[in-house]
Parts: sequence; C-alpha cells; structure tokens
Amino acid sequence: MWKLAIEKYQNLLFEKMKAQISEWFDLNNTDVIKNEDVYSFLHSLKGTAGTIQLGGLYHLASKLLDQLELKSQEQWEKCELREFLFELVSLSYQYEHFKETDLKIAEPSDTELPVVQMVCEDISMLILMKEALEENGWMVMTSSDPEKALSLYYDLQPDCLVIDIDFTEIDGFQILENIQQHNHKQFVPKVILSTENNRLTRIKAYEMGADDFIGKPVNLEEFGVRIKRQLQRKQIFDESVLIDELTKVYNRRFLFDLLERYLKELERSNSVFSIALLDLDYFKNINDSYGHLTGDKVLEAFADFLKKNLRGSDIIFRYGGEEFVILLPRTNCQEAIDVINRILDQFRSMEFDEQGKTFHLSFSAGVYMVDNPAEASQDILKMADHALYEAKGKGRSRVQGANVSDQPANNILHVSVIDDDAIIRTLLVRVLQTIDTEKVELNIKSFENGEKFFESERLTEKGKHFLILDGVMPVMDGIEVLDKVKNSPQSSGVHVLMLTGRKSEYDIARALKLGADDYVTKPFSITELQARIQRLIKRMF
Ligand code: GH3
Ligand code: MG
Repeated sequence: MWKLAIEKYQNLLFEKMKAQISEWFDLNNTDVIKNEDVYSFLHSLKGTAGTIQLGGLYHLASKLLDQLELKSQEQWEKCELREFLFELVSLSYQYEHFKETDLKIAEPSDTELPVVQMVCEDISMLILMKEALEENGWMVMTSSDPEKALSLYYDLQPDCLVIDIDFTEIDGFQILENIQQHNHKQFVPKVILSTENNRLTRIKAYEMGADDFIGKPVNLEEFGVRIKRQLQRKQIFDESVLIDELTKVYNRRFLFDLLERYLKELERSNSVFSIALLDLDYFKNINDSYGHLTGDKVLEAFADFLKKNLRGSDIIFRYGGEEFVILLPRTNCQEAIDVINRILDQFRSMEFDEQGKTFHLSFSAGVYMVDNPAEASQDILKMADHALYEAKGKGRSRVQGANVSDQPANNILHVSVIDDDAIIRTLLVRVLQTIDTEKVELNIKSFENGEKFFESERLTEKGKHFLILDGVMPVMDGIEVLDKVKNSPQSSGVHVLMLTGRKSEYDIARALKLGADDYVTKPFSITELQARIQRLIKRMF
C-alpha cells in the first residue's frame, strides 16, 4: 500500500516539475524568468523529493540550489536557464519513461554497427521485426514502398537485406530482381520472407539469389539468429576479398592493408607518398535521371578510365559508393596534385552516351602527402577527406591539397527539432550538441510546433537539412509537417527522423509512405538515439 502511495506522489512531483519547466521554456523569447521563482521551485523540489524517497532528485535539487546561491543573479534568460536545469530535464525524462532516477548519458560507441535494410508492406510486421533486430544493437532501416527501398539500398549500402515478398499490388520478387541487377556484382546477403512457404516459391527465391528463405509466421528469436548468421557471412566475405566486385579495382580493406605497408616503407627508406580521394560530382543526378544501372555503368567506366590513364605505379581503390582512392608511391603533394589535375581534365572531356542522351561528368579530389610514418591510416584518410570537402565547397570539379590548406572545411547541416514537449526538445538539442561530427558543422534549432517551423522559413537556409519530428503534436501534427516538407521545393535535401509512439502503427505507416527516412519509437533511450543520429548524419555526408 505504502509503496503504491509513494509512487503516486513521485509521479505527481515529476508531473509538477515537468509542467513548471515546460512553462518556462515555452515562454516567448523576450520573457525572462525571475531568480526567486527558480529558487522557490528548487527549494520545494528538494523538500518534497527528500520526503518521498527520491534520493537522486533530492541531491540534484540541493546541488542546483547551492549553485544558485553562488550566482546571485536577478533573472534568467530562457536559454541560460535551460542550460542550468539540464540535468533536471534529463532526470525528468528518464523518470517519466523508465522510472530511473539516476542519470546516465553514455558515450555512443564509435564502431560501425551493421546496417540491415528491411522491405515489407505490412507495417505491423515491419515494426515488430525492426524492434526484434534492433535489440541486437544493429541499425535497421525500413521501407514499405518498393521504389523508395531501391534508392535507400544504394544510399545505405546495407550489410543485409530482408525482403518480405508478400506485396498486394506488385510481385514482391520484382524488388529482389531490381536489386539483384546491381547486386550480382556486390555481395549483400538477402533474406526472403513469405507466407508462401512452398517448394516452388523457395526454389524461385534461391534461384534469384536469395541466401535464406523464412516462411511466415516468423519466429522472432529464430529470425534474429538467422540474420546474425548472414551478417557474419558478410563480414567474412568483406574481410577475405580484396577486389571491389563492381569496378574491379581494389577495395577499401585492401587500401588499409597497403597503407600499413607504405608507412613501413616510409619509415625504412624515407620515401614519401601521397593519397588522393576522388568523389564524382553530382553523381546522384545520374541515378535519378538514368536509373541506378546506368549509375553502376558510370562507376565501372570511371574505374576503367582511371586504370587506363594513371601511371603504372599508382594504385586504385574503391573507397565507398562513388568515392575512389589513388595511392601515389614516391610522389609529393604538388606532384600528386598535378597528376590528379591532368586526370580531371581528361575525365571532364569524356563523353557518356546513355539512352540516346550524352552528358559529361567531373570529380572533386582531396590530396594528402604522407611524410610521417607514425601517422594512423584513419587520420591519413581524414586529411584527404577534409581536402575533398574543401574542393566540394569551392564549387567542385577541382583538386585540393590538404597539406597546403590551413583549416579543414566544414559542411553545414541544419538540424531542426520539432516537438511540443519542452523536456524532449531540450534533451534532443543537448544530445545533438554532444554529437561528434568530424566534417560537419551542426546548426541546431528547436521549434515548439510545425507552424513556428514553417514561419521561420528554416528550410530556405542553404545546405542539407535534418529534421527530428514528433509524430503527434497539437496545432500541426508531425505527419502534416512531413507532408508539407516533402512537397516543398527544398524536399530533396531534407532527411527526416520521426519520433512515434510505440503503438501508433498508423502514424508509422503514413510517415514511411510520406518519405520519412527513419523512425524511432518513444520512449527512446538517450544513448541509443544519440548513436543512431550520429550514424545517420555520418551517412548523409
Ligand atoms: P556531390 O557532388 O556532393 O558528391 O554530390 P553527389 O550527388 O555525387 O553525392 P551524394 O553523396 O549526394 O550521392 C551519392 C550517391 O551515390 C548516393 C547513392 O545513391 C549513390 N551510390 C552509391 N553507391 C552506388 C553504387 O554502387 N551504384 C549506384 N548506381 N549508385 C551508388
Ligand atoms: Mg559525389
């Protein structure tokens, strides 16, 4: 009995606290908050928390009161107060959703977690499977629209693909076939799901390149294990192969092996070398205008062009999607820049002929000379990457040396948090502020609702946008905001992460249909959300 009563009072206290914080944070920008109000708020919090066995809250309130006494200020600006009360906001969130009164915001892990892509028309299935797989710590991206799935596949380069072929309007095998056209040159394990668990369907799936077939209904535990097996196979494959399947140049893993060898050589004989990181300009346009198969052909042609036109001693690698690395042994920075500039001139004049239309392409490049054998391979690539982004920033189709530039260039990503809950808004902004994004500068703003967001004309700010959008809001709900965003002229540069209630299947379905890139169900763990946002941002650049 007593336990129940205590819990009721604890809930009430947190509610009261949340209401007060929200009231302060939702004030108009011009308003200030009186210090005496903050003082009496904390004072009563401390008193009540002690009485109803909320030790964590009691200590936090005491600490804040002590700090307040040292400050002796008359009033608070909203943002100042937000900073001051942040721990309280976080505690309140944790309590509301997890009944945890101790604060933990851990560092997200930096290792690249596997990415699983799932295509399925049935949203409830999709939600269930996503949840089950994410328990393993994998990042799961979902789509219910076959076309969106295809472009997501190219953007994401997942480590495993799961297709539920039970589509109502189309033949689900068609999705597999479309992806296979590209996939036969890239190993990504594919798992097919279907209610048609019969011999003919299974044979067809395997013939079309499926690596596993799972009949529905799916046992989630077994499903997780079978996906795990596929991810292991993918890892073994990646580690054992040195050649990129599509372009037949060396792959990223071999690049790191070889870099180690050249660093040893540098130490032994003092012979410097350079690396160039090349990235095709506006390559996405090729995919969008001519289809992904043409995109693939262009990548192959680019690799062939590099093989033909570089010096015999230079070594070519595919670093990722449309990025290539060239290692130039015994070449200093200026010499490397000259070589790559010559290549760029030749490439610009090359004519592509596709579907009766001709077009020209260019690339941007960052060049970095390695003359210190103690340098880590990852840092070497980072330097080249900084230079590449500088080249992109200066208008593309150019070569930039890293050794001559003083500052790494920063790309701007406008991140907007739209949520009517002041606690969540504050928390998200803080999470975003702690995210470490090497080459991207985050411009973070939060909005109480969709109307304020559109009034601010935020989307007209130049550069890429990332929106974290609450699904359910008064005034204009998240789905309406998403709809309006996706129909705006700026829609192509906007990525959207939806926050949805665990049970609001209908909202998830609509969000995905309208083109949300990802969704996270509430309540979310702060650590997990942080890691997820970090990875999403990394993939956007
Ligand atoms: P920028 O000049 O800034 O580099 O613009 P971009 O369009 O080249 O760059 P962005 O990073 O926006 O798009 C690269 C696209 O390359 C995204 C992805 O869909 C596509 N892509 C990645 N790998 C492959 C692939 O193997 N085949 C095809 N066809 N497309 C790929
Ligand atoms: Mg590019």
